[in-house]
Amino acid sequence: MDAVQQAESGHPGTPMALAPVIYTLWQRFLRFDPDDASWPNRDRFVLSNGHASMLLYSMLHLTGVKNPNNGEQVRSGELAVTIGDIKRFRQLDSKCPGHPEYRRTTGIEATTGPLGQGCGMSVGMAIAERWLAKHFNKPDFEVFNYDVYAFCGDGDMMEGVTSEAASIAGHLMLGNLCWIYDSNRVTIEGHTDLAFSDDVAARFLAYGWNVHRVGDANDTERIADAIETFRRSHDVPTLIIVDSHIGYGAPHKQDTNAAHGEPLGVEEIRLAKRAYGWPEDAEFLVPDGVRQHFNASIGERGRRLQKGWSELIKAYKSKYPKLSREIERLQKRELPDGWDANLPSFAADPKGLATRDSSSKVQNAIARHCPSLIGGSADLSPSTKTRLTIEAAGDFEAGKYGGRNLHFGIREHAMGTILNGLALSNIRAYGSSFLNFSDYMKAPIRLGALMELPVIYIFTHDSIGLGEDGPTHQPVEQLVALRSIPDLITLRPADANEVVEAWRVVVGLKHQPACLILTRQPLTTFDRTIYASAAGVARGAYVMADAKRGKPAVILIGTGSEVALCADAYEALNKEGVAARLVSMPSWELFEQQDQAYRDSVLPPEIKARVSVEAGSVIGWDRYVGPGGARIGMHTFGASAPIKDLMKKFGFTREAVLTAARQQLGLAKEKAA
Ligand SMILES: Cc1ncc(C[n+]2csc(CCOP(=O)(O)OP(=O)(O)O)c2C)c(N)n1
Ligand SMILES: [Mg+2]
Repeated sequence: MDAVQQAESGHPGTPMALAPVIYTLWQRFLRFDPDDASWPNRDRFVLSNGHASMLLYSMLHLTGVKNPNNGEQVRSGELAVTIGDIKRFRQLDSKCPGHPEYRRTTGIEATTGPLGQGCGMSVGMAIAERWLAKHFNKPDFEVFNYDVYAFCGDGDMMEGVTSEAASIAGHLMLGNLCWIYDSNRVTIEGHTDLAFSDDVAARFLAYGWNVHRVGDANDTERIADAIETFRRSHDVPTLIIVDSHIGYGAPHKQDTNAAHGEPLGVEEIRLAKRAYGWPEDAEFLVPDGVRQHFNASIGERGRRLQKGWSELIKAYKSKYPKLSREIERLQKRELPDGWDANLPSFAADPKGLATRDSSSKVQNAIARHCPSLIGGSADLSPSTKTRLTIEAAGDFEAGKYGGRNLHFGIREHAMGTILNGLALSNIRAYGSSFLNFSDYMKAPIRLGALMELPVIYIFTHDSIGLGEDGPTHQPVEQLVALRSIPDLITLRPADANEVVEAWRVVVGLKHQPACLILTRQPLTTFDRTIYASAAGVARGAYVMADAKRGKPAVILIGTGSEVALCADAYEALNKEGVAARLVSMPSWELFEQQDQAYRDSVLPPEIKARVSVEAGSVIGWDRYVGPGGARIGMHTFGASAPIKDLMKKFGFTREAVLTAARQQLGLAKEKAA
């Protein structure tokens, strides 16, 4: 109440109502060491109703969670959340931002706030635990056996992604997952009667979950019973529905809507404190004995379990040194030595192969050496070619949790959240679908970038080049939308060898998600004795071929499938005696990371005659061709037809590129004159 009041913004009601619930869970059950908040076998707690962030900050403070010392084993001893931090709730650079932010505050397991995302991520975390347990546990060595808890509210229950995630969690029988649903029947616009009449219990029973009901959020014994029942059952996930009353400010106000998600007001806070028998004028008060009380339960239990685990892992290390090294690497997101031992290289071939196919070969070669590279597709792996076919990769299924091929079903949004949950558990997760459907998982892609998670997205069928499926399936604006997400790397390789280099970049990332943008149609494999090495991919853009004589007069820039078109035009121009340069630009983001000198060497500022060619929205290409440059791309939706007809109709022809280049040269000449 005090923090929200001081910030003059935020949600006080739900943190108040859920205090007894989180108290019971953390104090009596959660296996969490406040001295070592990143202990690998800790229970996970996700606050999917992230607007109730003050609930979590309060717990991190009261349980005395400590900051790690720059990731070293030595604890800094410094509190992750001090009373000072709580007083700076929602202020610039505070440890207590409006919604919980992963990596900003020790003890926050996931960034939450967009409703439904936390529920989805918790499923990813539960899948991760099942896989880790299957992969690493040995007789007498239960290295991983943690549970995953999420709090959620009416909003989470209404969001579609929560349904998708619950559906797959039930199917996979994730008995290590427990959601606690704060059923207060209130959302921002008022009573849930306005928009929600699901029988949530029946819904979850139908998903195959265990469902328990606690009629009063203040009944800590009933809450404990329900959690105990969850702890005893290992078969399927558990939903605990808790009926609660949201703390509401100013009930006398006419406009009750305004009272939701707002500070209570000084007078209301005074009355609430009086009702609790609390000193009415004290602010941010933590009475003596409270911290000791938490320390004696969650603190003592966590330290004991963490210590036991450390001893277990020491013995494990001498018995299973290889696996133990793998666990260490996992924690640091490091690649095993020799991960690139089997990377293929592709011989020049005019017929070539689709980048989805070359990617499949590269991915499997990497997976052979990286056991934690696991993932799957939203029911499209035969098309996206993302199935791991190496021996023993297997399928991840209920009761068969060692498999590396996940089957998300047709649940793109949940897939995105699950990938984030896997990455939060240090698994090198990948997911795939058609590029067009990246829209369905935009929210988790964005959140993954915000959390700095190295999730790998493999998006195929990347343009009108997919052909007959038509405009419903042909991406136009998706690539530019992905490029607009901060800290996300997009890569659209031009041939099989660029795919190899793109994967090299992607698996090496530790703090950024990446999207591989791949074709359905075959692409020429360039002869690299004629064209520059594909290693240039790492720099985002590179000169693939330059003017045969003198300085280039015009630059042709292509990405992915359109590089071959540019190469054709480049050859024709040079034959005519026009000094053209060919640039392959698979990644804007990587190019922007290069220094000015490199960028100027690829795109010399004095050469203004430029043409970009990309079978996607032209938006943004002026950045590289300049205001007077030519941009060949999509201006409308695509159409259903064979690829050769589409390419002609939408202007992706050698003639069109040549015409644009000549126009550019003419303009440049005019300007010079
Ligand atoms: C995807 C998404 N849409 C909208 C919001 C804005 N929002 C924040 S809280 C809230 C109401 C949530 O109601 P409920 O989950 O019942 O939480 P309670 O108010 O009961 O704590 C909404 C709509 C959001 N955070 N995320
Ligand atoms: Mg509610």
